[in-house]
Amino acid sequence: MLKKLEHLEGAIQEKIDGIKDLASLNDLRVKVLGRKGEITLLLKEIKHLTPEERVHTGRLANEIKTNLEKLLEVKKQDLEQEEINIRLLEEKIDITLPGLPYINGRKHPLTRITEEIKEIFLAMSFSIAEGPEIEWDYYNFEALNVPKDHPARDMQDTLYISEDILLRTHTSPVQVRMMEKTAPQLPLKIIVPGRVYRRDDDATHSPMFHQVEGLLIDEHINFGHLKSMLLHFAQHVFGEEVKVRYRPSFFPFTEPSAEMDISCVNCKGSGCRVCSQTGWLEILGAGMVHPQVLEYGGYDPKKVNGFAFGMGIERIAMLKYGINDLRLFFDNDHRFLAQI
Ligand code: 2NL
Repeated sequence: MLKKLEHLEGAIQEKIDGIKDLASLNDLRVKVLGRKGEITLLLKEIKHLTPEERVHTGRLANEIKTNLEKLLEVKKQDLEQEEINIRLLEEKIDITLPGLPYINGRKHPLTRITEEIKEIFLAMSFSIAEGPEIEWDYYNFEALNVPKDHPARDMQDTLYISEDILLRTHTSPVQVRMMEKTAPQLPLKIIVPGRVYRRDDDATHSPMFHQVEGLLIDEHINFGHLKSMLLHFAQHVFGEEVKVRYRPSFFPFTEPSAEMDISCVNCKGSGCRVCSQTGWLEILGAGMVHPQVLEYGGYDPKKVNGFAFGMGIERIAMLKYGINDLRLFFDNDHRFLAQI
């Protein structure tokens, strides 16, 4: 029995030494120390020995068992360390390899134009105002002197959320909100950029587009103030040599109203396809704020007056950068965005 035990210990030690991976080590551990393992079976045989032999053999068997447990544990740690070393070698990253080419982002052309327009008016001491895109019918239409039966309110144009809540069709409602907040303080000089929504959706119209509107309220404001500021704006965006002209027009919220054209950016005014041979391009609408709108805003139309204007950013960007398709703004195609 003692011989058997010593022999077994030697044999197992050799096997442990020869093992190369954790799975085999675990198999061996079960074979040796498990419930039906070699040592366990030998220990069961001890009861057949004489009492004197039993003490001696039992002590030795337990020593061997403890010893083997230690050996197995040490081997396990060695193998685990080895595995980690191999993984560290395999997963080593070569930081000297060239990286993937990084495509630089750029400002969207609409963002660039909007920022440029804001800068121009900030320099003339206007402030920037922003407001909700989901708006009350009151601020979008009512307070802007657009009556209930006006064609601009037609379901065909406006995206209604409920009977009196809608997606704003212009940024004017923000200006009404600002008048309410500010009145009767003077002057009020604000620029309102932002997204607006209309129901049309074809190659030349997007259901969401961008606008910048401006509003100036003070005492003794006249159309000359409007013309000088908008000329300065046009020359800044399209170049010193650009010419402007005004044509009478109509908006419910201004009286009188006008549309401003600039000399064609393509042919400089001689007539081409871009300007339909007229030499002129329409770029914005403007006028003197309607007394009714001033009153809705909380100002006294007998004491103050002002001018307002509005323009579509997509149109300005298309003319400035020579973009011929509105949809390019919204495709998010890097080949387009990287050019400007
Ligand atoms: C256009 C014309 C315009 C306004 C917008 C405005 C706002 C208030 C009072 C009076 Cl609060 N007017 N805005 C005035 C004239 C024209 O926009 O063609 N926009 C794309």
